[in-house]
Amino acid sequence: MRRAVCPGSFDPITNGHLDIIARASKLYDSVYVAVMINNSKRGLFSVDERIDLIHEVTAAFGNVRVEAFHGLLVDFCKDRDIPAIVKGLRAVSDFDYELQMAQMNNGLSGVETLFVPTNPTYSFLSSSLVKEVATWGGDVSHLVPEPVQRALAARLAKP
Ligand code: COD
Repeated sequence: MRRAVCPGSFDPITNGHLDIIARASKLYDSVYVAVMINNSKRGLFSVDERIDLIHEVTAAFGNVRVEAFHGLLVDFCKDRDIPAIVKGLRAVSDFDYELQMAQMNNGLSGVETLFVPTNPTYSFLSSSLVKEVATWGGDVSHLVPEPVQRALAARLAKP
């Protein structure tokens, strides 16, 4: 069985993430979405909330499972016998750091990283920008799936 992982913070998942996961799910038999637990950075959504949202928006793909992880991504891959990491590349600015991580991960364990060029519609899109726009009342309906839009509205609603 061909397995791959799409790792990230996903705070929250955007249409850019979802596009990469959808494309990976067509290329591999089983795709893990690995949500990083970062104890030093408080997110807008808890890891469990992010996982629930990802479950909801990837359910139709049929071959995607979602898990939290802590520590090195290569250990997550080793424990599950995953030989490939799939990452989206938005712009040249992503490339330097992504290349370093890909080479480090390959050197640590032999896992390969495959880069998928972002859909141009989403090349400017990041979770941080979505949160910033939503915080100030901007329209993010074209940037995130509907359940995420609802979750953002509920989380950012003024008391
Ligand atoms: N279009 C296409 N792809 C996108 C878009 C978009 N608009 N936005 C994001 N992506 C893709 C990118 O591939 C990105 O890498 C991935 O989604 C995740 O994005 P984020 O922002 O949710 O997550 P990051 O960048 O915070 O995640 C970083 C990781 C968790 C992948 C990384 O820090 C990691 O692997 N950490 C584990 C610790 C480890 O192993 N460290 C050693 C690394 S060498």
